[in-house]
Amino acid sequence: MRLDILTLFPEMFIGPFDHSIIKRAQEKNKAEIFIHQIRDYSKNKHKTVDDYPYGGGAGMVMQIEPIYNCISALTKERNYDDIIFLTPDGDILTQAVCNEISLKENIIILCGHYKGIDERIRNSIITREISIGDYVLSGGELAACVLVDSILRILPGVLNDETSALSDSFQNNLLSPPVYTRPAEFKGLKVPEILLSGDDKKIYAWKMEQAIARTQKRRPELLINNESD
Ligand code: 6GU
Repeated sequence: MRLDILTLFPEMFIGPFDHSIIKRAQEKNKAEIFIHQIRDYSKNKHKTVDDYPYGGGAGMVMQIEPIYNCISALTKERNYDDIIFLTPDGDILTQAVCNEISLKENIIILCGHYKGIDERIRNSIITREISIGDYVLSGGELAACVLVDSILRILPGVLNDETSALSDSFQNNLLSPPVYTRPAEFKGLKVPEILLSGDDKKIYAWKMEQAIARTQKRRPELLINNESD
């Protein structure tokens, strides 16, 4: 999978993309990530990328031209399955959306800033708009890190234990059951007996029961959505 990210703040990706799962996905050649500085595609001598909004109002708006130039340079080289704009008014990111995007070959991710981007970009270039939740971030960069992590970790061969992503919370609309490790007892706090029993069938049933109980208590709407599937 190839990911091209357009941003005014390329440095924001240095930490997140150079560690843990995102690093491993790249090292294993499961993903290639390219970061593009939108400012480099501005044709005027001050390299401006934003301007005042037509009709007035607070804040600056990102201009169409540098973004168009950057995306054109990319689409000339290869086809893209999706050109995603990260914005708080996009479709909410869910595990189902992550799964779907993880199957794509090439995608572009555009990070916005300032008050927004010229609507003509959204209408004529963008194929999909995504939000990571109902709160406002200063820009799309942190959301892009969330999106990229959630996609790359489910690519086959990225996680060591292949079943590990499949048993994630949300993959079956259930929250994960509690987990424990050694010691079996710490200051009187004990690990549930059944996990020490060695009876795989009973342990599986217990985990399922715990997952359902936790989902019922914390996110009952997930169970209701399950029934309508
Ligand atoms: Cl994708 N962008 C911004 N700026 N804020 C957000 C968001 C995205 N998702 C939730 N809040």
